[in-house]
Amino acid sequence: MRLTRWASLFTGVVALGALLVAALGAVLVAAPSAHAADPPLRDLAAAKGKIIGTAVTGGKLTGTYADIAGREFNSLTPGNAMKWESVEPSRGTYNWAEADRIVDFAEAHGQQVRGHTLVWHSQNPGWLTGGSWTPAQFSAIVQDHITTEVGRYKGRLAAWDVVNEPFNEDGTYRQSLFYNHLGPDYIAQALTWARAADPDAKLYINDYNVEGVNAKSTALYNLVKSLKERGVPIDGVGLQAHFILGQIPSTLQQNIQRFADLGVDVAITELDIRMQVPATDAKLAQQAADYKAVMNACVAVARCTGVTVWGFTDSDSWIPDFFEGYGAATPYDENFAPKPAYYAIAQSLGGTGDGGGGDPTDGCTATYRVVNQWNTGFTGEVTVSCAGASLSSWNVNWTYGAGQRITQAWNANCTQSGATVSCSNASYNGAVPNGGSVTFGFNGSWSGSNPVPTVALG
Ligand code: 9MR
Repeated sequence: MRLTRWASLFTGVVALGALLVAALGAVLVAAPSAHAADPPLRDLAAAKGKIIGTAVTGGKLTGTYADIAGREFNSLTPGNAMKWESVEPSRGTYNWAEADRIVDFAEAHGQQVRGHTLVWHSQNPGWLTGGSWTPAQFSAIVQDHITTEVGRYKGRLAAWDVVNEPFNEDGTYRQSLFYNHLGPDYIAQALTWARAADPDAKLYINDYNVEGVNAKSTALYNLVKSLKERGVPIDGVGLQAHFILGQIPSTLQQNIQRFADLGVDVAITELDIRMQVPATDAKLAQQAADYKAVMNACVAVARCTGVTVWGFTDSDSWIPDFFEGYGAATPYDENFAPKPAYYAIAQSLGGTGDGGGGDPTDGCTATYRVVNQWNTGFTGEVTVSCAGASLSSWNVNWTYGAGQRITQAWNANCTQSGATVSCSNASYNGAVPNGGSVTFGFNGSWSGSNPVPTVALG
């Protein structure tokens, strides 16, 4: 008896649920251009057989930073943790804590690790640079360093930047302490010692300003050619790719191809694209186009293994410290919000790049951010950016999940019905040019929480 009553009640609830689902389904079908968001970058990259990596700081691998690093990237490079001064600050005293943490994190997240770096003129311990060594002593110290460090991570690292930045801009050898003690063959020796310590790691020479065809990259090309002819173990070249906004070398793909044709892999190892701050919508749109150009060049060449960004967030980037007035160089802003560059990377890897809304074919995206918020109010803005496409009019829709209400908007006509907001361009800003963007703003009210909604561009 009791059971029957419950059963009939349950049937009623199910019927009501079915009605609701049918009604909701109708609404969803009618909703304008509702596209599924792309999967994480690492899934897109894996489908193309490419690496999408990031440099990381071990001490930051918690919270949102760790979530994004683990979710979006399939390779990690320690930004500083494996450098000589980090691992052996005084002779014979090793500190592997940060490097271990990064390698452990990578393994827990199914990620590769790129070791960085063994032989470099910078970030060496004082005991090494300040010592007075015979060539034989120095050679033994370098061999011991490489054997110890590569050996520690034997079998766990996919690749090593064995030698970093060996050339001057004119293609001559940099007069580093390694060159000065051992002569130019320090490069071949370092590669040979690294191979002996971990036969499975891919061994690279890594440098900057070698992305396009120029004197420096030609010197690298000639070195790799001669190393291969001599039978010295060399598997790839790393093109660091620390670029300036709007200045991606036009010969990037051609240069990648010539190294590939030589029989080595090519990795973009330290990509960032700096701009003068503050960032504007136009600069961020240009940056997106620049990221896309770099990604596309790598995707186009089979032996380009992939791209690593030198920090994925502007809050973890070397640029502001080294280039006064510059910043905003990475795909996520300082608050971990993806920038247009993030969506451009997704598009180059075969995604729609629309982040959950918009037409997958139009190359334009809408990004929502909270600019400021106080007790019960907030100011938000949405930027519509185009890279590889343009718009003559636009409409942006989103649905609030926490009861927020728009009270006032500018540079767009916005209406709110229930939780759903719909904003279309004003008479004067419907045009979004290729590589350009338009921003509109609004004030609203909130209580409890003010989560960022997913926006759809129509
Ligand atoms: O990102 C690194 C930064 O935290 C250090 O302060 C800096 C010191 O030179 O090195 C940065 O990384 C460099 C990398 O190891 C080699 N290529 C150039 C990078 C930027 O300087």
